[in-house]
Amino acid sequence: MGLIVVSNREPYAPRRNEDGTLTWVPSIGGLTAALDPALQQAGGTWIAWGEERADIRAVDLPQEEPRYRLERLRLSEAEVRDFYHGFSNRALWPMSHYFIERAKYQGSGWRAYVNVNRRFAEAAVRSYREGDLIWVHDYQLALVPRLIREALPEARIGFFWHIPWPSSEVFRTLPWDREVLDGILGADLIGMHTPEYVGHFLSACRRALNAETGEGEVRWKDRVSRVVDRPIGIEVETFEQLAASPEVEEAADRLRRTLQTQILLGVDRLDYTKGIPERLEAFDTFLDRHPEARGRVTLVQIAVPSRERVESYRQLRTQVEGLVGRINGKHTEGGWAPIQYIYRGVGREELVAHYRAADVMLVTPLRDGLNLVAKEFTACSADGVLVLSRFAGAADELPEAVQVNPYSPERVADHLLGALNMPLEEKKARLERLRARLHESDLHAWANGFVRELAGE
Ligand code: GDG
Repeated sequence: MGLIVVSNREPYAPRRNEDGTLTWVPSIGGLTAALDPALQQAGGTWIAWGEERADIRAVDLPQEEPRYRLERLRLSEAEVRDFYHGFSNRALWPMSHYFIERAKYQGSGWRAYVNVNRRFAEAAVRSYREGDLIWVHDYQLALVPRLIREALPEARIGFFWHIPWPSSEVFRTLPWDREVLDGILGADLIGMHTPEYVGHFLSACRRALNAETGEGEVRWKDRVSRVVDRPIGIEVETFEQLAASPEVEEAADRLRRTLQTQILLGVDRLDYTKGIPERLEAFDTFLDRHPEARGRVTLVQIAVPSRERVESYRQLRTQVEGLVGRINGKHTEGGWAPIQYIYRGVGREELVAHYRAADVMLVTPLRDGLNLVAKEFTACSADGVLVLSRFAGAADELPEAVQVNPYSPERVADHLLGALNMPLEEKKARLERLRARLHESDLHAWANGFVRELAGE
C-alpha cells in the first residue's frame, strides 16, 4: 500500500548548479517537513505544480536516495493567473479569512479552478494502484477529492484544509459554495485545525447542501465523510536542538548586542491576514504612552514577500512600508530606531536565532488557520513571552500565551507592557507548559496519525 499526496506546492524545487546540473532542494514550510518523511516511509507519489523548470515532468526524491516519485504538472500562464492568483488567492483565501470585501468572485477564475483541479485529479488517478491511500491538501484543490471519487469509487481519500473554515454566513457569499462542498465531500476523512472550523463546515453542509450531519460526520450522496479537528504540529525536537546549538546562540547574542534593547519580534508572510499594520500601530501607541520605553525596546519585523502579483499584496507592502517610515520618523532618537524592518525571507538558522533573541514574540493575525510561527517560537525560546491573537487557530492549543484581540491596537499596547515586564519565573513557567503541549502532538505524529485514520487503523 502506497501513499499519494496531492498539493499545489511541490516539496522540493530544482536549483541549477554552476556546472549545469540540478539539485532538488526542500521547499520551506510545514507541509514538506511533515509529509516528506511520511511519503519516504510509505513510498508512493507526490503530485504538485512544477513551478520552475516545468519541462521536468517527474523526478525521484530525495535525490540521494529516492523513496518516492514527484509528478510535476505544468500550468500555463493563464492557469497560474486564473486558478492560482485568481480563484485560489483572490476568492477562496480572502473569503475563508473573513475578508469578503477583498474577494473577487469571477467566472473565469472558477472555470480555471475546475480545469486545474481536474488535471490534478487525473494525475492522481493515473498513479493510483489498488489499496493506495490518497491525501489531498488545501484550498487550491477542494474539488480534487470528488473528481478522484468519480473515477475510483473504492479509493480511500483524505483531505486537509489548512486555512480557517469561516462561518457559514460568510461561506455562503461564495457563488460556488455547493460545488466546493461537494468537491470536498468526495473524501472519506476531512481534517481541519480546530473544532470551530469543523462546526462551521458541518453547518455549511447543512445550509448549502441540505446534507444530513452528525457528530463529526456528513452524509452526502450515499456516503459518509468524517470531519475531524487535527491541528498540525511542528518538528519540536529539530527546533529545540537548533535553538540550543552554538551557532544559533552566537547569532542570537550578536543580535542582542547590536540592538542593545529588549526585542519584540514579528515573523510573517506579508499577507493582509497577518495583522501587520495593526501590530505596528499597537507599537506606535505603546511608544506614545510610554516615552520611557524609547531607546529600550525594538520591534524586529521580518516580512516575507508573498503573492506579489496580486494587487492587494502590493498595496499592503506600500502601506506597511509607509507605517514603518512614519513610526520610525516619529520616535527615532539618539541612534535608536524603534522598528527594524526586513523585507525578505531569512535562513532557518537566522530565523531561529531571532526566536531565541526575542523577549516578546508578536503573533497577531486578524485571522489564521493555525500559525506555525507561534509554535516554533515556543519550541525555541528560553525565556520569551508569546503574545498571540485569539483569531489564530493555534490559540486553542496555547492557552498560556498572552492572548490578545488584534483589532484593538490600544489593548495590544497594554498587553505589550505586561509582556515586557513579566517576571522571569512566570515566563519560564508559561513556556514550560506550552512546550509540554507541543510535544504531545508533533508534526510527524500529525501526519502519521492522519494517514492511519485514513487507512481505518
Ligand atoms: C498556512 C496557514 C497554517 C516564515 N518566514 C520565514 C520562514 N517562515 C516559515 C515559518 C513557518 C512558515 O514559514 C509559515 O507558516 P504559518 O503557519 O505561520 O503561515 P502560512 O504560510 O500562512 O501557512 C497557516 C499553515 O498553513 C499550516 O497548516 O498554520 O494558518 O495560513 O514554518 O517558519 N522560514 C524561513 N525563513 C523565513 O524568513 N526559513
